[in-house]
Amino acid sequence: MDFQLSEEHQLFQRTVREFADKEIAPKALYYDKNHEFPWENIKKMAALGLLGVPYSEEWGGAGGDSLMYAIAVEEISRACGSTGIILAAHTSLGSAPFYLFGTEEQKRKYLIPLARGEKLGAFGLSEAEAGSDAAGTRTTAVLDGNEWVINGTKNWITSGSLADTVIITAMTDKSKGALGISNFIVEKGTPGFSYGKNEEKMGLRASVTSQLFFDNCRIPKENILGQPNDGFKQFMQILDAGRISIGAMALGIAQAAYEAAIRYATQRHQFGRPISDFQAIQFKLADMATQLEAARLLIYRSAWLKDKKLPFGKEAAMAKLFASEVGERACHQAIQIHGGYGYVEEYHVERYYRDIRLCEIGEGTSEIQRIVIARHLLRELKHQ
Ligand code: COS
Repeated sequence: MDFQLSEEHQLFQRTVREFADKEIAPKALYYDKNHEFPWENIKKMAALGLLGVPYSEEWGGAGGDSLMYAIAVEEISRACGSTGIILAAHTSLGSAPFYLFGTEEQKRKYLIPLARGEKLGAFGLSEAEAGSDAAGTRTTAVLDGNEWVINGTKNWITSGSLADTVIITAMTDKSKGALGISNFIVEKGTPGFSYGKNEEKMGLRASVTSQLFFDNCRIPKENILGQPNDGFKQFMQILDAGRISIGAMALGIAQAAYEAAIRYATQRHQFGRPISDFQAIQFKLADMATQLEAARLLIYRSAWLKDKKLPFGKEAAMAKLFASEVGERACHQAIQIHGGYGYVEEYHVERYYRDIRLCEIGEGTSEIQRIVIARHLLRELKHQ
């Protein structure tokens, strides 16, 4: 057993952290306040290969692994949560489906520019009646000659109105329920594909979250991912892996909150002493550091399992569940340590608190993670 990152991973971590501190963090408040999509960050990350970390060089990626990708999301999110979710959604949701299930031709056409960061990707699963119930999709796709005709509405799609390609789920055989869903590639600008308003969110305000409308939207027959009706199992695998990155995002945001809190605690004086002298504050810092370290181990372990091609679905769900819940608590406590200053934007911790809240909801709520974990546990018991 070796709990140390390899030299290569340590170097990668240092490089991304320095980049994020210098290039991403200074404008995080500005982007959040102005609800402005951080295109500049995307361009800079693309130049470093950060938009395709886990994909091989053959497909435009940086040739890294899942652990490096988790580190990248953690470090970028430590600087700016909005940029962190854009990175995670682009990589795990917008690009991974091509990597895992795309044909050579689809990979060449779509994955290469996505992994190089020349194009932005998105994934559309959620609808009015589909979210936690991933099989509840009402969007339909019907084959008409050489084209699929898509009708329906998707909700809560990260980067939805900006993405060059969106992979969406649609029902192709209603009689089969979950096993009658397929995944389709829709390009920006396709007639019949339009967007609703961008949501005004509590946090992650520099990221764009939109509704997508498909009104007799016709796409070529070959724009299906894999075989018809394979969609549900495909996106269950996509979500399994995506959860590692949402855990990493929560960890990065919470780490920033913890670092702000410990710094502030040594600077702020009350009763003639820095407040870090008081046990009430020390206990909070100790809990934050302990819980974040445990979250980091869960996240890195699930990424390591994935890289070793071992089962990782249960561990990824545990990592996301734990990191998002203890991370939210750490952000809460960071505000408490800052007192009134924690409640105003210049001290950043109120932004961390707003941003991290999404991590308990997106890519499966905490309740869904518990269902996924419990199903694994009970299945394991049955096979003992
Ligand atoms: N990987 C591969 N296959 C999987 C899988 C996984 N992780 N999970 C389920 N499957 C397969 C099952 O094996 C089953 O196939 P068979 O009948 O051939 O065995 C099929 O998919 C249907 O599975 P199941 O019956 O478990 O489906 P449910 O509708 O009961 O799934 C949960 C329920 C809650 C697990 C599912 O709906 C889910 O994960 N929901 C959360 C989705 C989510 O995260 N939404 C947020 C989206 S933000 S992008």
